[in-house]
Amino acid sequence: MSQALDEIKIGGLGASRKRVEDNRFIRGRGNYTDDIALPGMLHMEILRSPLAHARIKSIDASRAWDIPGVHLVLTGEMMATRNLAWMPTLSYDTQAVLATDKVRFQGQEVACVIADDPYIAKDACEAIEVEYEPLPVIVNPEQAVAEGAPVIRDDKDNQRDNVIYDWEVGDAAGTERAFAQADVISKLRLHYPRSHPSPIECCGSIADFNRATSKLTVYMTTQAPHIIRAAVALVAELPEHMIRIISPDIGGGFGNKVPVYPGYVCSILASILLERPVKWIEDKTGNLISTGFARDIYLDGEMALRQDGKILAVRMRCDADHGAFFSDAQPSKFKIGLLHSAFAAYDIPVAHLAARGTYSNKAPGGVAYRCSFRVTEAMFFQERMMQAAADDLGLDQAEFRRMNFVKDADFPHRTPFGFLTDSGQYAKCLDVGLKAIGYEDFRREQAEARKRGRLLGLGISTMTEPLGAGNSREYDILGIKMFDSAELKVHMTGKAIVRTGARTQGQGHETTWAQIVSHELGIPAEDVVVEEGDTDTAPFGMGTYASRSTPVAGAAVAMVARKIRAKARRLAAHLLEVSEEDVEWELGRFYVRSAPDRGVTIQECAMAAYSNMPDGMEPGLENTAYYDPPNLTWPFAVYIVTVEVDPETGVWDVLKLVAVDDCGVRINPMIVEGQIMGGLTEAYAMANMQFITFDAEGNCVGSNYMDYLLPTAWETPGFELHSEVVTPCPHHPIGAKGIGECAAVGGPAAYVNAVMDALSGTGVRNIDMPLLPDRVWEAITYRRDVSGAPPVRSDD
Ligand code: MCN
Ligand code: CUN
Repeated sequence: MSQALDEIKIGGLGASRKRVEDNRFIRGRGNYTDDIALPGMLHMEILRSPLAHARIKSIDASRAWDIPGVHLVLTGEMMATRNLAWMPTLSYDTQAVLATDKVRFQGQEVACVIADDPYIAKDACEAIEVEYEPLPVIVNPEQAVAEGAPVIRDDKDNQRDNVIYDWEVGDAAGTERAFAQADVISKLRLHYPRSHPSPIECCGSIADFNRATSKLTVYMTTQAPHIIRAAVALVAELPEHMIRIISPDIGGGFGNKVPVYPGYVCSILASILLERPVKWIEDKTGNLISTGFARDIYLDGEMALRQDGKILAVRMRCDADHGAFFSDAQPSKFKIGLLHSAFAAYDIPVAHLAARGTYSNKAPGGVAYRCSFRVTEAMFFQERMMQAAADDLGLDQAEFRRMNFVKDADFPHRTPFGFLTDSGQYAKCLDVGLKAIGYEDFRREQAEARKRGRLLGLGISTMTEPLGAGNSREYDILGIKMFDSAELKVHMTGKAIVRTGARTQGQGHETTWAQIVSHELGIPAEDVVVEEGDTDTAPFGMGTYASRSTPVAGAAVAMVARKIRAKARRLAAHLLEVSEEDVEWELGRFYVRSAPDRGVTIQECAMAAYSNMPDGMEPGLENTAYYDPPNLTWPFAVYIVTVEVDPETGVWDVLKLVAVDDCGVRINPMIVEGQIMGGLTEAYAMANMQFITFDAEGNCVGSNYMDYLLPTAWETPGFELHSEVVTPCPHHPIGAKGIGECAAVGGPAAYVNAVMDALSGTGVRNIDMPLLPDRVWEAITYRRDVSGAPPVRSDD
């Protein structure tokens, strides 16, 4: 007779538990960096460059110093005397903290003022006189490599041009041979425009250096507090145990809050110099103009095809515009992130990718935007290429994909670029999606509508994303291996606290980690509190990005709970006066195998750990687990969109969107759905309206919410989500795969493919995102491709 608990009732795995963090968020009781006020706190503002490329002839800050209430003016020259004018980036480059020699992008940090309040600091910034000598500006890779282009990074000894790297992966010769066998070669060139994560909360920090204790505490908006602590220790040469990084509530990160920004560094130095807390809170334009952007990549590729639809090989080239400093946060081995995860879901024998990265006079990049290291670009190119190839062969879009999918029985599968995928049911996801969208009926309706001049289109996109870096064999950042951790303390009354090295920014870890503990130990989720983001209390971890939290930190939570259960079993045997081998486990309770009525609850075991442990047993019930995943997790999704395009205006509307996501076991189905809807919304924004571009002088167009559009509930289409396909991850302790970015990764191509499908037969092969009405109209009217992010002329 079982007395096992009902897992859903106690908020375990699979429960759509309401998010506990929302209790404080929706009541306005969150505690964000800007909510924190420390006694004696000063305020910092940053003076930014108005020009994209210019030599600095002089900086005169004397008028700023004279303003009452100003405590400190920091310039590059002063930073240089402390060896802090430049800092290392996460990609083995250097980045200016405050400009000394030149400014290299519009919005670059030139000086900082620390004053009694932010208004005085802002006024004082305006009183700083900087004399610039303008230099020619580079805003795209073509200009970067042109004959006679000015060298942007002339600060670097061996840098004679604007090329950062030439990198390749795959089998060039084998790909060449496969192309020689092809019946048809399909080609596509496209630009994935620069986009910006644009979290509602901007970046900021409060540095608090206490001379008496020698302790530096920094409250800051970071997705990876432990990495920041290591960076501060190494760059500022402060002892690591005297640095405490606290990441309070975060109002969205989306990758924007991974890199180290000059504002953080300056606030820290200012606090050390002034021995007072110094707060820096970025404004919206500062955030859009200077912090980590995403994409800005030109992709060019070919597919070798057999007439019957079999893909023989793929060749990809890309030109990536990294801005003025190569600051991407990504595994060190891979210069262009995991772009080579492209085509992982398709059974393709051989492929080759060549990538070139160049500098430009634009803000430097970050970890990207809702994307596991450039997977978004990979999947976008993949699915646009699949559409183009199917069209070239005259094959049905769905059928062409299905025939080339990796089959369920073929896992583990080695992708053409060397990744090992381990599980999935690709065709099943596609079938669910096609049925839900009413594929056959729509095709008929589309043909009918065509006759009456109406343009309907259907776009399919699939994605598989490598989520959960490491394993530590292949994934490191600046030599620090990528793994994660969890610490679980069960108190004597059976209540618990779990801490991880990850950092939630809205994803709901406070809710879901408790559910994992609940699943493993039978402790009700409401009895488990989750804490993250304080380096003095959380175990070391690499932080939250690349949807790695569930795959890595979440796995660590399960593993540490199992350690606790193992000890609790010994306590149970002691309490039940039987040998450990005679003890059985069911959710929340140990019992005697031969007498199931005799049992003890996990809570009773917890009490015993503090009050009645067997002789020789270490007291207490707490432990830590570090988890180094054997592989990435590989979620899969199919997104299908139908649209109607108005040929008169180029405006397009989504008729229906169907999403079929397989992220393995779902810890909290409601949170997973929220993640998918958020991703589909961001994907819609990228496809439809979002654009940070630059004019020929390097002026950033898109530095405010009038130019850089965020979709509201008004323009965002409705989504139909399907969760019936579940392929547990074979190596994750609870079978979960990551989900945080999937829809933002796979979504854009679905929208674009739908519009392109509506235009089929017009000879238009590509319109680059965003598919603004004027671009679509131009394509329809002139029957031509609309490509690239041309410099917008400032006199236009
Ligand atoms: N989850 C689940 N079952 C699964 C997988 C995940 O219930 N099989 C839950 C997780 O427990 C977690 C959430 O879904 O609560 C997302 O989990 P995961 O896929 O592990 O992603 P991370 O927690 O690592 O979040 C990072 C990811 C990234 S990289 C970006 S960018 C992004 C995203 O999450 N930024 C976000 N979603 C965001 N959502 C919000 N609200 N704010 C951001 O800044
Ligand atoms: Cu790439 S954006 Mo998320 O990985 O923080």
